[in-house]
Amino acid sequence: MLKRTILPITLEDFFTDIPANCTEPVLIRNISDMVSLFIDGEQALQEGDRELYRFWTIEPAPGEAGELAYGVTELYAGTIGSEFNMTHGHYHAGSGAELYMGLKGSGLLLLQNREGDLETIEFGERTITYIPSGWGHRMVNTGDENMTFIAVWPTGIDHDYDAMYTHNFKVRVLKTEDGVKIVPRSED
Ligand code: S6P
Ligand code: ZN
Repeated sequence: MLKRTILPITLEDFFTDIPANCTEPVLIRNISDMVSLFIDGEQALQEGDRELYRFWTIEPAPGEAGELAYGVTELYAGTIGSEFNMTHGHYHAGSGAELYMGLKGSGLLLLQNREGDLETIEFGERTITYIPSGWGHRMVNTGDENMTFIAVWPTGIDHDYDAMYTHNFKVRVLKTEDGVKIVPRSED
């Protein structure tokens, strides 16, 4: 019999059906989980901790070679100081590519490899982006609405979050009077 996690679901149902399908409890990231990644993270935290995004994972065959894991992320609209809300970001330890597909909202997908090469990709509804093995990835919500996207990656890989503190993205994405501005992190 098919496991519940591999039964087909429609895109429309995906979001509401996820709690029934997920193999891990929802993961929630607050300001306090990534305070030093934002320029004004400390100040924002003093004003009160809050949720920045949540994500679910579905892994039909955990740990089995050649299988896929997938999940959906809901990244809220808004800013921390002048910086647009974003995911923590991570590298996949060892090797492992990933596919991102936009369902709702708009933003920028930052990709950077360990050599420091950076790619900034406009990402929105129906955008499909392949993230090659070895490239760290972070989504930034630059729109006015919450952003949701699907991610698909190989089973059995580890997510390296610590690398964001040693090989962080070279840029920040700011909300300014002139619109979205991408600035070098080194100018902080
Ligand atoms: C997993 C994939 C996504 C992220 C999610 C949250 O490989 O890239 O499901 O886990 O978007 O971002 P982060 O950086 O907190 O894992
Ligand atoms: Zn990933």
